[in-house]
Amino acid sequence: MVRESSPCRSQKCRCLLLGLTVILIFGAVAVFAAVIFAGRRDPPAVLLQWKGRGSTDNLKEIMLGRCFTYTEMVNPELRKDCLKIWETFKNAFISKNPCNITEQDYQPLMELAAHPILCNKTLLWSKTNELAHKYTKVQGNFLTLEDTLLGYMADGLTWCGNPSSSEMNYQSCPHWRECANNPSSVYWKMASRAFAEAACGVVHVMLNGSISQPFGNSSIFGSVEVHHLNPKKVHLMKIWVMHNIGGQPSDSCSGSSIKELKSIIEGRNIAFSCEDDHRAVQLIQCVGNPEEPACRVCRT
Ligand code: N1C
Repeated sequence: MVRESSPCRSQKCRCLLLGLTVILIFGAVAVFAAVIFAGRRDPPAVLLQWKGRGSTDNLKEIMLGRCFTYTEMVNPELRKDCLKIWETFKNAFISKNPCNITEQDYQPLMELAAHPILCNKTLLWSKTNELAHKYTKVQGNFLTLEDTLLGYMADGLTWCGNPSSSEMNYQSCPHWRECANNPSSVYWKMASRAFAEAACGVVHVMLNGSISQPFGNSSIFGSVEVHHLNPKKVHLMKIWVMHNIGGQPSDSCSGSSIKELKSIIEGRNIAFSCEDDHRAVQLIQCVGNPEEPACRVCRT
């Protein structure tokens, strides 16, 4: 008679079964732990808090869009790689403390985005941002920094990063009074310096005569641009001091602030002229104030 053998009666077989069970249990625990750890996210980065506005929402899309608009439509002769420009821009400040930005950080961007500017076209401005740009839009023959690629891309935007994160800080960025070496200030100073260095022939400047000091030596115009015009290329600076239509003028070409500017410019061997309320610019102001005496066709 044949005896039916029950599965695993022997000692050897039982050991094998036990071993298999232990392996199975360990395997299950390992898979479970792997799933738990893989699903776990890095703790959210601790963002430094500042007093200024945070980075502009959709900064990447806005800057890339502006770069493409500029290179395709505003200045189509220009051959630039906008994606590379964006990456280089971002690398200047991302993952860094926004109070410790250096000129070296932006140097690659400055080189990548540089392009030539025609002589006699440069218009500098200080405390006349809106009027200067209204004028250049209508007049069509002057260029401000915002008409170059660097100025066009960044105009009106805010940006900064955070040391512990590879993201933009959209919550807050340093106000310029909190620290000088913040991403925007360093950017505008470097772009302004390059713009001034590139100027040639006659340089025009629009200043604000309705504030007490039309020429401020701590403004970007007064502290950067004035000192980086090249006297070998720039032979004349023409100042226009503009006053709010109908308002009280505070200072003019004959005031001490403009005299200080004159002595700095002449000391740099550049000729200097100044005109109060240049008529073509005043006519732009008159669009919104047609009844003011200064805007009448027959002025007394
Ligand atoms: O400090 P400012 O003026 O004298 O700077 C103006 C001067 C212009 O001639 C430009 O070439 O410097 C250049 N420039 C800009 O083009 C620019 N666009 C936007 C400097 N700053 C610029 N901004 C922002 O305005 C930037 O945030 C900076 O701090 C202000 C400076 O304006 P301002 O004091 O009227």
